[in-house]
Amino acid sequence: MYEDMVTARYYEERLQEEYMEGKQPAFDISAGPIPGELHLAAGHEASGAGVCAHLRDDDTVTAPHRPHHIAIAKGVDLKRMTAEIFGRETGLSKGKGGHMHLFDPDVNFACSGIIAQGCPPAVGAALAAKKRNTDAVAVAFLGEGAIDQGGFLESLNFASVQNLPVVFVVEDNDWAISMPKERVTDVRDGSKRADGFEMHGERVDHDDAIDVYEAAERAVGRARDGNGPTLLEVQVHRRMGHFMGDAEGYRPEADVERHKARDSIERLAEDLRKYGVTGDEVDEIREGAENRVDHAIDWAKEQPEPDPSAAHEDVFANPPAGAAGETSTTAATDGGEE
Ligand SMILES: Cc1ncc(C[n+]2csc(CCOP(=O)(O)OP(=O)(O)O)c2C)c(N)n1
Ligand SMILES: [Mg+2]
Repeated sequence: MYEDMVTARYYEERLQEEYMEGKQPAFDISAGPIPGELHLAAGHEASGAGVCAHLRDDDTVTAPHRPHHIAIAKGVDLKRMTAEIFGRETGLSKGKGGHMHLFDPDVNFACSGIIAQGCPPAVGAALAAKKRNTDAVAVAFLGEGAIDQGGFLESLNFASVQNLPVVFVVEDNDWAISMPKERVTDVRDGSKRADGFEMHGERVDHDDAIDVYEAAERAVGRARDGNGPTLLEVQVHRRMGHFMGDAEGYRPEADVERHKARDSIERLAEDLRKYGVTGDEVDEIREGAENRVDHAIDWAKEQPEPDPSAAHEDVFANPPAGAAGETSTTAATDGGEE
């Protein structure tokens, strides 16, 4: 978990430097080696690492617009993910998706910029696992700002009534862009929404990685053992603006300081020392993670840019031979390569 967490933190520090190149003095979002928005997850690492520590490659994870720490913990290919973020041809989606649209079928990972969007597909993956009689599970991560979305509540209902092996993980960082949590809900403990669906709910009130790990062990174990879904909320910390370039004029300085004061990575390093891991070993893990990140970024920057003529490729998919959708409009009328 420590390795995943330091990898994610350092990865985002490096992305920040790369991202700002060419974007100043007036913030130009399309300039520089990483065009478009960039949402960083510094302060969220304990949730990605603590939950994904219980997952296998055949378990499905869907993540929201702030996905890096989750993708790293799920084992998404770091080099191809970085190439995707830099818009390169060898990226996970051939450079067309960018940082909010990372898909790695090898480890069953997907994310989306549409908030709560990952919930229905995770429920679908859980239904598929159940129908196939496997013990695979699915986990949907989302922010606390997304828990009034219909797609989330419908997913809770369907998962509960079908007793599906799915875990919903709400990362509560107190903010949805510039909207503080208390202005949109009177329910401080989001996991209570599970009660309305007769589902198990649990909140971890702080982001100590080991506590998240233990709560996730219960939730993932429940799903894997056929005992149904869980709604798990984890208090995390938004150490950065909503996106890179966010001046955060709406956010009191004291709140920024409060969120920065708790660093789950430093706390886990202390715990490791208490458990007998030496300082040298901790440093070694961190240095190894930093080397891996530097290597992935160097590699990605050497990759070719996609040919503009490829822009319309992979927009549609032909259904596999024998599938019910064979007569779909695309296949029937186009006859093209899509
Ligand atoms: C369906 C939908 N509505 C609105 C948006 C715009 N939007 C992007 S992020 C965001 C807030 C997300 O807050 P939260 O879910 O708490 O996640 P956080 O950014 O705090 O990690 C909104 C409203 C969107 N992407 N999708
Ligand atoms: Mg939030």
